[in-house]
Amino acid sequence: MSALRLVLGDQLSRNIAALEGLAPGDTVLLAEVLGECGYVPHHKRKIALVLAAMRHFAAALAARGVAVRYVRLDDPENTQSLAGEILRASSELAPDRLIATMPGEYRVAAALRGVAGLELREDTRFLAPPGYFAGWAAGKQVLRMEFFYREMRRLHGVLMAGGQPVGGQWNFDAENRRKLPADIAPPAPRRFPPDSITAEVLALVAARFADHPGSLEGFDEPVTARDAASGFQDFLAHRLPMFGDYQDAMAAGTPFMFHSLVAAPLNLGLLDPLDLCRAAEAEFAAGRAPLNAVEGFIRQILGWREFIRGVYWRHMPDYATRNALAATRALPAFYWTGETRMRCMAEAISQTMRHGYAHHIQRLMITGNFALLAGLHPDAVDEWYLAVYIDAYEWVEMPNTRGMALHADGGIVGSKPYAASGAYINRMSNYCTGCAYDVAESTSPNACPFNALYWDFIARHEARFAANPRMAMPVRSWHKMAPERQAALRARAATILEVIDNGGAGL
Ligand code: FAD
Ligand code: DLZ
Ligand code: SF4
Repeated sequence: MSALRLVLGDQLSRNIAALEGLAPGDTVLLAEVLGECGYVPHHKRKIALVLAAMRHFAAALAARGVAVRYVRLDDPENTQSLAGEILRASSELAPDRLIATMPGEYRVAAALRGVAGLELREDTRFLAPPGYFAGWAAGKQVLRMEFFYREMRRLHGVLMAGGQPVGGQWNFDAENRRKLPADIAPPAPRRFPPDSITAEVLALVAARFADHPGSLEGFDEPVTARDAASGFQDFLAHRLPMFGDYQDAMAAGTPFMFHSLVAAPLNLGLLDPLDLCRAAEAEFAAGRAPLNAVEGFIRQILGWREFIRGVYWRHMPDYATRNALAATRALPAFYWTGETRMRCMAEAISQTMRHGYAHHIQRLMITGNFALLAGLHPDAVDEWYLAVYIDAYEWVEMPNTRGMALHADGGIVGSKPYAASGAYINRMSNYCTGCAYDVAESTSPNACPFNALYWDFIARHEARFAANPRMAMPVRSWHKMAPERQAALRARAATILEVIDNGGAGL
């Protein structure tokens, strides 16, 4: 009995289900295909990361004596689709069995389900066991991450003492909101210069994907499990202790702050989520990191990441069509260039084009908030987030974008929209100092665009928000405003929206 075992580009884990029971005579298939490199205009750095990690994973398997069929992007026989490559390998090798692990994305799962005789195994690399989320969600009117997270803490016994949360409290969110003082400089993360395998991939991507967004300059991502683990150790030692305090802070020229940068290697399969949580927990136990940092980090992995994945699979394919706020605008061109006078947007977008990275609050409260307030179409916004971040795969990108940032899912991920004016951005960052716009102004020609857009957003959706207790306050504040003030705000917003409708140049 021989088996052909498919490993996808984001399934690069030694314990991946498709490799369970691997026997002599079996072949492991990895395929670089244009279908996956081009279904959205992925950032060059993201394509390079995935292909370099695939090549290193294949080389490690081969070094263990495993028969690997590795299809390169420029192989003239390459059919350029995953299903096509399974069929081609299968007709050449005539295996007795075809085995794969359930893909992370609905789109790829649908394609693989169409391959006759392919056994699709559950992906066991997540902390919620198969079926767990569906069981937890069944019968609930609303799903809230906080309650799911508590169940996950109990299930895995993470940060628990005698059945109670360590520190007597489940969530230290309120202690994650400090602004970065001018005299604290976050340490530069450990980086990983390309070896010869990665250098070859970089040349390939530069030549084949020249028209894709983003830069390959200074590519230094970890592309093996060993380097990913070393990058994480560097986070534990140097950034985790401050991660809690400054989790929501933003500062110009400081793209990584105290964040872990684990999303890209974790989503590729190079790191294990429970190992990360246990390692962070051990830092608290050893007195090397405070509870607000450790709980904050664990909440993201054990709570948010698992909750988001559960929402995706529970609500797809319908989720991808949701547009609860009927948003219709096209994405202004500055999302791809960073060329805007709004300093917060310029910072978040230009670091994204440079590194394929922005941290959560930049994604949610800068680019996401702007898209929400301006009424950009969720399809366009989804495509952007999926394309530009090196950690982006639809299962995690879409509920974050359509749900958390745009509220287009009508409230499945979050009970209220994360809408904010410039005051929030000014409180959490130093962007407004040195911006061409004045954050204290709302209606003048150089007033911060977020201010008028915020009130216009509340006014446009007041009927819907009046019924939401968590939005009642801004709706009441809008109604308390003098009619002249309301009119001036709406006129300023109309001017900004017209510029956006014309592509955004000059904003
Ligand atoms: P840290 O801040 O150090 O957090 C630790 C880890 O927790 C992350 O690596 C990630 O694995 C997990 N995590 C944190 N927040 C979330 C979340 N909301 N959902 C899922 N996991 C989370 N994350 C992705 O992995 N891929 C995406 O495509 C993606 N798209 C996003 C789009 C939008 C609009 C928003 C608001 C968030 C998105 N996120 C996405 C979540 C989050 O912003 C990133 O995981 C995080 O910024 C990655 O940086 P980090 O590894 O330094 O994270
Ligand atoms: C993201 C990506 C890219 C850019 N290229 C490939 C590839 O050439 N071959 C492959 O197997 N996987 C690739 N991937 C990852 C897939 O898109 C990913 O497996 C699906 O999005 C499912 O999560
Ligand atoms: Fe952004 Fe407004 Fe501050 Fe400028 S003033 S950085 S546009 S929030």
